[in-house]
Amino acid sequence: MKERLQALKEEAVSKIEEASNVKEIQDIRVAYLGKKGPITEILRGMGKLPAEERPKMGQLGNEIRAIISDKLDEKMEQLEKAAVAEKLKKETIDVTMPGRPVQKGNHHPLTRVVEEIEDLFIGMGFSIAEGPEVETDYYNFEALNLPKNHPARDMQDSFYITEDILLRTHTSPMQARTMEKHEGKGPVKIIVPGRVYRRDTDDATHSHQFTQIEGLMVGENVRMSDLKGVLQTFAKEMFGQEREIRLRPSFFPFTEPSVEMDISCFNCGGEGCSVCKGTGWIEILGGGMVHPHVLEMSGFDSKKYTGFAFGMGPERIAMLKYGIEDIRNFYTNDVRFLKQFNRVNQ
Ligand code: 2NL
Repeated sequence: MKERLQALKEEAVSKIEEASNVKEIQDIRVAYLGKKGPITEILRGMGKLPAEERPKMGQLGNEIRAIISDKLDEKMEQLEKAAVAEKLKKETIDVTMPGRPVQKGNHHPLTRVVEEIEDLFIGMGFSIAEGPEVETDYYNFEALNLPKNHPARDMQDSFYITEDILLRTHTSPMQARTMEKHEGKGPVKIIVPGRVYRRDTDDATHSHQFTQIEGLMVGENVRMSDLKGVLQTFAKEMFGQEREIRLRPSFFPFTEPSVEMDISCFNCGGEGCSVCKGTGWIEILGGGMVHPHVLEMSGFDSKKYTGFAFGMGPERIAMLKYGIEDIRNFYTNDVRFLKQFNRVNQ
């Protein structure tokens, strides 16, 4: 019996040593130490031994169980450690490898130009006012001296929602709303950026939806020379200090007198080139002195108060500034176009 136990021990120990994974160890434990295993079996036959040998044999059996169990524990620990080491090795991160570059986004060129213009006028003491794109006929037309039969109110030119509600065709309604809020007391000094809508067929220079920035200053003794000074500052800051401006007479229903402003060509300096179509001048915006009727309709006494207003298209400014030839580039969001306006590249 003693020899059989010793032989079983040798057999178990050598199997444990050969084991190469956790599952094998578990199987060996069940096979040798389990209730149906050979050691239990042998010890069960102890009853047939002479009484004085039984304790000795029992002790030996227990010792052999303990040895096998310790060996199993030891091997199990080794295998587990090896498995962890293997896993760590597989998952090693080479921290010296170069990282993947992060793709940096940038502001849309139109957003940039609008923000640049906003900053410029904020610097001259203007506040920003924004308002609804869906407007009433009153604020979009009536309050701006565009009476019911005016051609600009043609169904062909505006997106009407009902007979009385439409998508604003300019940002002026927000200026009228702001004047009304001031309840006849100046000064008012705002610029209004925003989206506007016209029933145009889209092409390289027209879009049914585009951006406008309008400015308005109402106060006592506000003059055409104030408008000229503000616009000159704007033109020089935007297109270079060496730019000259000129004002030409024009017509808008909401201003009287009305003007259009040109800047000397930034491409040829006024010599004449393809950018200025040989004239040396580039048209930038329109403006004028707010029509007394417009002031009165918004609650201002036109004998006490005067004002100037102007309007420009940031798309046009951006197209000139960056040499963009098709207005549709602003709205189609082709990343190859947009990426060219990444500040990092400039
Ligand atoms: C242009 C010309 C202009 C205005 C906009 C305006 C607004 C009020 C009163 C008087 Cl509330 N005028 N706005 C005046 C003259 C010209 O825009 O060429 N825009 C792209």
